[in-house]
Amino acid sequence: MTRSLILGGTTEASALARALAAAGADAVFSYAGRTEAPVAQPLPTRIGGFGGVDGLIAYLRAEKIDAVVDATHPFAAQMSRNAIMACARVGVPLIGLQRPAWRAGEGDLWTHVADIQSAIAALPDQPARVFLAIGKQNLAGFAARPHHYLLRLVDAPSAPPLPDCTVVLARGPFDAAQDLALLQAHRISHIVAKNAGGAGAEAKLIAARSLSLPVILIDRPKLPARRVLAEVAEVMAWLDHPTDLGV
Ligand code: 3Y8
Ligand code: NAP
Repeated sequence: MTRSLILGGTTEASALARALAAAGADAVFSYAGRTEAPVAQPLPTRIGGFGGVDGLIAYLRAEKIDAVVDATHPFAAQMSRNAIMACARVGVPLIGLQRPAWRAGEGDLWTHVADIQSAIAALPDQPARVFLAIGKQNLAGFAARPHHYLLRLVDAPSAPPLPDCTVVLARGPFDAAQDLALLQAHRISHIVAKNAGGAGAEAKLIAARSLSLPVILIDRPKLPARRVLAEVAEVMAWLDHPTDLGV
């Protein structure tokens, strides 16, 4: 029986955990510990960093892990890079479980930018009311622009993260009707978001389309070449005979 490590923290990772638990698989679920009380998983769960590549290597050996599924968020680039390095060093097969990036459809007013700095630069000169849906990391730079920001965070911040902001506390996945009401209630004129892909975070894009609001969408960080699957069923089949078929 393959013993697998699931690097989690996304909607897809939770779906994979449910499938593995239902199959009685020998698997461990891993959270970074970014939120105070992560959603419980139906698998044995560890919380917290491994301690870089060497820490992950030590974990893979100590726990006799036969295969790793990197189901982290597309913006969790450091974890993904560490998994690629550690699995290559130990010779443990690795697969990515990742949803495709969002692509603009009819009526979408999207501006694609490469990173957070470009997103800040892409905001208008005139004061706007911006839904900054990028979480609590990387917020400081937005203080340089004279806008009102709506922030949606998982945990309450100890102090207001920006001089002119409103904080709502909520945990995804979100739905389009709720996000439409949120955008209207806060008279939002612009949205800044990560190209997370998947269903858990796309509600605000659907709502923005119906209100013809401009969206500044941050591209995913580049990762070294690795094999990625998009569906839980494909990963379950791969775990039957995990081979690192490379890219
Ligand atoms: C800790 C696990 C599930 C998983 C749900 C997905 C994404 C819905 C929408 C908006 C954008 C944002 C943020 C968001 C969503 C999913 C998924 C997603 C975006 C939890 C979770 C962990 C995290 C970490 C958290 C980050 C933050 C990012 C808020 C659990 C709830 C902005 C990213 O407070 C913090 O420190 C939050 C940090 C990393 C981005 C950031 O940089 O701040 N997610 N999110 C995981 C861990 O500890 O390892 O706590 O239960 C999971 C999810 N949040 O169960 O269905 O579709 O998978 N999370 C983004 O995607 O843009 C909010 O408001 O629309
Ligand atoms: P990151 O920058 O790629 O990772 C930074 C460090 O956090 C990693 O080097 C690792 O520490 C630890 N880490 C990250 N994910 C981990 C996991 N699943 N299990 C154990 N340790 C983990 O990660 P991030 O962007 O902060 O994201 C943290 C978690 O939140 C991820 O699991 C991700 O799936 C989830 N998430 C992130 C976003 C986002 O926008 N970034 C959105 C939704 C969910 P060590 O080096 O010590 O091992």
